[in-house]
Amino acid sequence: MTDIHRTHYASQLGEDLVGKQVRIGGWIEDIRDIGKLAFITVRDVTGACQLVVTGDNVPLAVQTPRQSAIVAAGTVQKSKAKDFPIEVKVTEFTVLTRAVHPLPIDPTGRVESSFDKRLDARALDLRNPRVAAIFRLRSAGLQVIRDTLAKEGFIEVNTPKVIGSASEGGANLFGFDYFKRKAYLAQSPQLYKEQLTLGLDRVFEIGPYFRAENSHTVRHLSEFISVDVEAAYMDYEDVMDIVERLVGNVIREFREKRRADVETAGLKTDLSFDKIDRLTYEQCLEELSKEGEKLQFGDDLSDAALRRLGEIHRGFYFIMDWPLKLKPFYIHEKEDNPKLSKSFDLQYGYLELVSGGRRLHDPEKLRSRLAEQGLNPASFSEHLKAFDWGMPPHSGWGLGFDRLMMVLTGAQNIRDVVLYPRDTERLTP
Ligand code: AMO
Repeated sequence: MTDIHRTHYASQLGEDLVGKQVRIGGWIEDIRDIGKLAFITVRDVTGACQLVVTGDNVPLAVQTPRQSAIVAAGTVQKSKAKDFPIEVKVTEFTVLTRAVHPLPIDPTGRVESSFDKRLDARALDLRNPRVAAIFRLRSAGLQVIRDTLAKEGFIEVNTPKVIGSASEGGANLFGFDYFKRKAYLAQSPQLYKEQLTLGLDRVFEIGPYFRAENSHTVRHLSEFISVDVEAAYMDYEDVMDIVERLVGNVIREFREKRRADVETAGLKTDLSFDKIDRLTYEQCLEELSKEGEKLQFGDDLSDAALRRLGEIHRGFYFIMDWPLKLKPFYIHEKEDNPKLSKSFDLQYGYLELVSGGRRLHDPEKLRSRLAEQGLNPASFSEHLKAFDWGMPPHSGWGLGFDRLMMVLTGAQNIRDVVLYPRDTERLTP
């Protein structure tokens, strides 16, 4: 029986192991056949190493297709190769699974493949160290977010993704049959996370949400990952502070502790900020007006307007105090000016990363706001009943995690930072 275990990863082979026996497991990246012996480059998730194969193992090794999975055992020795100070002189070479050629893409990246072909062969694409590094950074980002929110007293929750009625308004819902009834995929955990502040005070959820948006852009997916936060006894500026700390912590983690992945992924790491500027919607209108972009109070900021603003404010900035009528029914008005709302978006240039605000906690106000926005309070009865049980004032936000990763990795397309993107065209793999 073949021993499938490894004793070391490629990156762990160092001078301290010279003379020692090791077992390496990985995939064949390169083969140099020089007759009586062969040099095989084996890569694993940590890096590459060189195997020196001699004797009876040579014919097998040189005929093994690249990308096949192997294990090899042998003795560590110093190497004369310019890329590898250390190599393994092989005594056992076992092919575990042969790769069937032609492969759909070359994961070494030497032969360039179209992005679509890479997505079609995503599992193989991840053997490219640059691509794998992006997804390790993604995982590190999620870890920092979880740690930060836990330290701030939030508990992680999981709310249903199959729901009976819209949470954000009806237009972009995916509906399907559910045991002879109509059900929908959740657009956001908005209503649940608000209800949960009643008993759990501070909650967060990291999960997939679904929008049937017929958008063909580099920043929209029909399934995306959102980090959602909701906190009792906090106003909107308090939860803006949390966004700021959170983004700062992720950036610090990348800069200080994830240098190797940042370098492998080829990222620029100049994303620093001390404090994120907080502009009001009305300040944005003034700035845009100076640029010749005339907007009336109450107009939404179009893509073109946001691109203009993004040229003035490169990097992160908040836009707060939006007109109430532009915001969903659950957003609280500003007490001193009820035409405005206690709401904010976090932008990176033109790109919206977060939106959030203070919520209405008074059930009567919530009912009348629903009606004002043309929504039927009766279809929100399941939600509204919780507001009659002593709902605390609360605020929160939703952060598009894929978009944040786009910004932090400098990716031009959200699909670069999502393993298996879902959009209007793509439903596989
Ligand atoms: P909103 O609809 O603005 O707010 O969504 C929050 C954030 O999610 C990201 N996002 C998307 N990312 C990729 N593809 C999409 N199709 C997509 N749609 C949204 C964006 C966006 O800023 N309930 C509120 C949040 C709250 O108030 O707590 C909400 O869902 O980065």
